[in-house]
Amino acid sequence: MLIRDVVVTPVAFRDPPLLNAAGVHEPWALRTIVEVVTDEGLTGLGETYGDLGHLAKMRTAARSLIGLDPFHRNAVYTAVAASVGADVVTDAHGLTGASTREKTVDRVFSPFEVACLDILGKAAGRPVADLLGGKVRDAVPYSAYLFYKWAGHPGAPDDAFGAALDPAGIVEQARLFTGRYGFRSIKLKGGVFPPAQEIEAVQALREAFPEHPLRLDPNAAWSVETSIEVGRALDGVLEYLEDPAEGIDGMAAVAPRVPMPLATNMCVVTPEHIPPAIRQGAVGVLLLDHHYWGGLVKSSHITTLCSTFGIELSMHSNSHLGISLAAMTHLAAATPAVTHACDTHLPWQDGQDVVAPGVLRFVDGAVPVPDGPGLGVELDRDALAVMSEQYEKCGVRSRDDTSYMKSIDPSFSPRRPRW
Ligand code: GKR
Ligand code: MG
Repeated sequence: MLIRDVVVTPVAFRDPPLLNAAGVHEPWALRTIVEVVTDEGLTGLGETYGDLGHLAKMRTAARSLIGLDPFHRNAVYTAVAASVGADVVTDAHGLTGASTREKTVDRVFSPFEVACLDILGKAAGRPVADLLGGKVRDAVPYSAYLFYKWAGHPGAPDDAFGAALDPAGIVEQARLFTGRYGFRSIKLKGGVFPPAQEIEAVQALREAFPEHPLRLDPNAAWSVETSIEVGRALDGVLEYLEDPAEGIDGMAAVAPRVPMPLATNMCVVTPEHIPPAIRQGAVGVLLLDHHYWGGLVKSSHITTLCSTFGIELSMHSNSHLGISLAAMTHLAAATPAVTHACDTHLPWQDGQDVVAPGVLRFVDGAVPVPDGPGLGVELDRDALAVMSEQYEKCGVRSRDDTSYMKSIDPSFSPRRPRW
C-alpha cells in the first residue's frame, strides 16, 4: 500500500471570547484538516493546528510523503523531519510551552501519523484503539472545561454561552456544561483575575459540585510565592493544580510546598523536558497531547515512561474539531495510564464540525469509543467546504489572543508572572 495523495485544508470556525492569561480567543479559531489517500483508495484523516507557520510546514511535509507506505511510520517520520529541516516553529500565544526542533517535527508528523493509523485501521477492519493495544475502557471521560468569558465578542451579538466573569457566572457555566454533557470532572481556566477571585470561584464550584474533581490552570501567570499561597488555600479542594508557575524550575519550587500534585502542558512538552522534570520533581501529572507529542504511538510510549517514574496522565486540549476528539478518544481508551478525565474544548464549538454527525457524543461526560474501522469518523464534505471558505474570508492566519485583547484593552499585558 502506498500514499498516492495528501490533501491539507486549513479551516476556520467561530470561537467565543474565552479569556486566558495570554488575552482572549479571537472570533475565529483555526485548524488544519489532513486527508491521506492510498493507491488502494483508502483515505485517512488527521487534524492539527492552523497557524500559518505550522501550515507551511504541513504543506511541505505533505509533498514528501507521496510514495511512502502508511505502515512505515519510521519512514514517514524521517520524511517529515527532513522536510522541517533545522527550523523551530513557535506559537504566538505561548500557552503550550517552549518550542524545540523535536517538538516542531513531532507536531508536523502527528496528523499524518493519525491519518496513517486511520488507513491501517480501515485496511484491517479494526478501530484505531485496537492498533494501540485495544480498549481498556469503552468510553473516555472528559472534564467540563470552564473559561471566564464575555457575553459575546465586542460589537457582536451575545453568544449561546453567556458571560462568566465571577464565581456565580462560573458556577452557572458549570451547570450548563454538566447538565448538557454529564461531565463528572471540572477544570477552570485561570490566570485571568487576581488569584483571590479565582480561589473564590473554585470554592464556589466545590460547594455547588461536592463530588466533582476540580482543577485550576492559570497558565503560569503566578510567581512561585503566589502559587504556593493558592495551592495551600485550596488544600483538599483540587485534584491537581495545573501550571501555576513558569518552567521546570518554577514548578519544582512549588511542588513540594503545596498539598496537591502539579500538572503541566507547559513545562514538559517534548521528550527532552522529561529527564530534568523528573530529576527536579516538578510535576505529578503530565497532560499528554498527541498533537505535539508525535502522534498516537509515541504518546502511548510516553505514558509508559511516565508511569515508570510515578507520573500520572491526563490529556490537554486546544480549540479543536471531531477528528482530534476521535483520535484523543482512541488513544485514551487504549492507554491504561490515562486515569484522569481528559480536557476538551469541543463543547465551545457548539456543534460546528468537519465530521459527519452521529458517531461522537458525550454520555455521562464520556465519549464512547467509535467502533467503526480506523478512527470511525467520516468527513462531512459540505461542512469542510464551509469552514474552508470561512478560513479564506476570516482574515485570521495565526492565533494571537494577546493582540486581539490589546485591540480591546490597550492596557492589557500578558506578562508572566502577573501576580
Ligand atoms: O484555549 O485558551 C485556551 C487554553 O488556554 C489553551 O490554549 C491551553 O493550551 O487548554 C490549554 C491549557 O490547558 O493550558
Ligand atoms: Mg494547561
